[in-house]
Amino acid sequence: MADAGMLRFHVPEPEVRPGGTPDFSNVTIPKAGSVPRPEIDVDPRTIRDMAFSIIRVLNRAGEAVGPWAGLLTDEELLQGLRHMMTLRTFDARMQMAQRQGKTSFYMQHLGEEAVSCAFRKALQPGDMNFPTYRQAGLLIADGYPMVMMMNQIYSNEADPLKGRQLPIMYSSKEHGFFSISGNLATQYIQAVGWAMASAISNDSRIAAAWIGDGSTAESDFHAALVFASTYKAPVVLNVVNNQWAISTFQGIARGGSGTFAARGLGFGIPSLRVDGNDYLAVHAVAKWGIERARRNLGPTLVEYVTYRVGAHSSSDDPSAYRPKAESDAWPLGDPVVRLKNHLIHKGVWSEDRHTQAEAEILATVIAAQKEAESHGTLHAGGKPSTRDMFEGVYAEMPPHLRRQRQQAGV
Ligand SMILES: Cc1ncc(C[n+]2csc(CCOP(=O)(O)OP(=O)(O)O)c2C)c(N)n1
Ligand SMILES: [Mg+2]
Repeated sequence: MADAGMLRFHVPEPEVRPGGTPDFSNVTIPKAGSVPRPEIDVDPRTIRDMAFSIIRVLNRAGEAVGPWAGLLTDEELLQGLRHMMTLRTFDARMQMAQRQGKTSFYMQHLGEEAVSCAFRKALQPGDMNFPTYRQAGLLIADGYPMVMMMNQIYSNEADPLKGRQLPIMYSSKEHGFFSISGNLATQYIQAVGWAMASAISNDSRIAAAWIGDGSTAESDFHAALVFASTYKAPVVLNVVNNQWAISTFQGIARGGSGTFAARGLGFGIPSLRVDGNDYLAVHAVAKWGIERARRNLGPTLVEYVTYRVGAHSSSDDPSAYRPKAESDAWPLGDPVVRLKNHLIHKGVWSEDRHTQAEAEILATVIAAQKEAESHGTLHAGGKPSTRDMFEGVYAEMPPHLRRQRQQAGV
């Protein structure tokens, strides 16, 4: 027995800190195509190892290989590439707009574009996402107008949410995008509740819950898993493991379970891990989970293994807590480059066409930005009316709010 009587408190530490050499040698990466694709009504007890592996389709040569490949046409893949490139350009422009003082806050998706863009294409109209702030690809890939997103970011007179939400906390019922709440992990219990309600009312729409690695430490995550597994709710439980929760590395929330996917095993939920930087793998696994939900087979937990290349938000400086070049060492590469290389390998894309598409996309984003800015930005131009602040909460405005509205003279 070691050190009887002497207790030691354990705090997990990342492998490397600023100034050190990035090291991902502890991240085991299976060969693309090597993880089997089980039937969707598989007994979860027989696929426990999938919670510790990584489903991958795109190999280093840019080929799509293995049992999870072959679900998307060239046309769909080209569209997927365009969505990811659009999200990346949108991010770059809005990050710059934040630095120019046109909005108070922005959050980027750099390196994680495949997760939300590919997932959206596996859903049906009417399905409902309960997203966090890092899934704007759900809107972009569903054709939500970028200018509406920018109006929201600028809190201007055309902001569809009338300045009531923090910038980037969009909401669109029509696009299956539940209002983002800053209170993390609430998305999980809400998604499971919505999915249960859909089943109770014999509807056919399913829900998708979203959470980051760090936020799985919240009790809401665990409570949601209890309800989802007990009632076999038609929901896909997504965990985006981008290695960081602001300055806290993923080992803190993961603890001793080995992986975030493994959290699902104790609940009897089929739990898969997927290469989050592989558009084809994300889409194929999403389809698998969504079909299970739709066929009344219950929840599926999916961990997307990815890396947050950018800062947590426009208020963060990651050089304070991780080596500057850590993202270059990330072994799963860049989702845009990987899909681009795959399409070039297939002969349906080229470096020239890619460069041309980048220019076209930039022009489209800039045009949307000009239009949004004509409706105002944080400190200039049109704003939502003060009167709007009093609307939309109560069916009938209570007397104290009516009084306040009169005092404000609106
Ligand atoms: C309940 C709750 N606790 C704390 C916070 C503050 N907070 C905002 S983002 C964040 C980190 C979340 O990290 P993760 O879940 O990994 O998501 P990521 O930002 O990496 O996408 C924290 C702690 C919050 N918004 N809500
Ligand atoms: Mg994270």
